Amino acid sequence: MSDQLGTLDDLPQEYRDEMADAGVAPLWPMMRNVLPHGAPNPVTRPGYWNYDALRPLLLKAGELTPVEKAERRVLVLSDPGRGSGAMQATSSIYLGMQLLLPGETAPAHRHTPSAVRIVVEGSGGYTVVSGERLPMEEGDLVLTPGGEWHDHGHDGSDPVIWLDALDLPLFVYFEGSYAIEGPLQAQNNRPDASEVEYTAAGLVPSRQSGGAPRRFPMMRYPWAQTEKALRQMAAYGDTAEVDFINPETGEDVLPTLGFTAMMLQAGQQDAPPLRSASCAFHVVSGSGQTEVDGKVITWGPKDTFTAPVFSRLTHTAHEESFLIRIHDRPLQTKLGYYEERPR
Ligand code: GTQ
Repeated sequence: MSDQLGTLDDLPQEYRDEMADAGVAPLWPMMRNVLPHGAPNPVTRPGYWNYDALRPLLLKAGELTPVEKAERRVLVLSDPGRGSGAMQATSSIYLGMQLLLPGETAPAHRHTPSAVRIVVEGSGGYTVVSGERLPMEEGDLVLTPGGEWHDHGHDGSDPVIWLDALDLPLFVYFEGSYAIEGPLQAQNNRPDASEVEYTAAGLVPSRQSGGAPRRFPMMRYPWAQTEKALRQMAAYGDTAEVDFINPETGEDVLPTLGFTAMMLQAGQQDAPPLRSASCAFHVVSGSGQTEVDGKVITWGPKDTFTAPVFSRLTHTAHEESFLIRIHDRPLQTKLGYYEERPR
């Protein structure tokens, strides 16, 4: 292993010009940029978005831009490491805060990236995915997997706001991101699968009755169930963390992104191992602070913050708190490099 690699300046200008003309470049001056020693050198910087600051901006967008002019009325959370206008919150995670006003609909489309919505505020919103109507109540996790038709609507009387998490940056990087528009979908006249086929953990429709389960059999994870599971684990002294999984396969809900809900009791500290996954945290309720590589982020209800790969995290809850962690562990595991390092 060499610490002192040659630089561009070591090379005669004439040779450098000849290389540029031939469409090639020497690796060695750039080698450490693309293969740093020991650990990645992330561009992503910890980000923090205060909901009380975002909310009025989003409501203002509701006044300024009709949904017909926006298709999706979203304010994108830009990674501070990439700067203003960045269409990503971390290397792999796109986050946006979306507003739908009473009576509005966001037209149907399907696209290559997958999305998950975490409902932040409001009641009466819904997403239709491939004909299944998924109610959106606070804290609910709602999937719109890649390739599935989806549109949004709102029957309630106050604004509905949710956080969109997409694997969009990967698809942009692959030059594989595109959408197809379509008419609003007809809605199946039945409750979503969390209220019919998957009402209890450990029970799935009988495999003897034939027919393979759908690839994404359950697309809404009601918050009430998540909170109940976390409280029960906390009450019996377990680490109160649960992963959202596909009930038929036990795998993460999406191929790329994973979602983990956690509960912290007042005063509780949590110091997880360093993880190769980048991540974002959404505060469902509660308040506290998180040190991300020495930077202190103080958070309250409905706030969102991010942490780069391999960051050293220490959470401290000021009161009982519930957070959802959005991460790319499923993709990294599939690629064979997901890693955790002791602190
Ligand atoms: O609701 O379908 O934040 O297509 C970005 C792209 C939301 C959506 C976003 C989208 C959507």
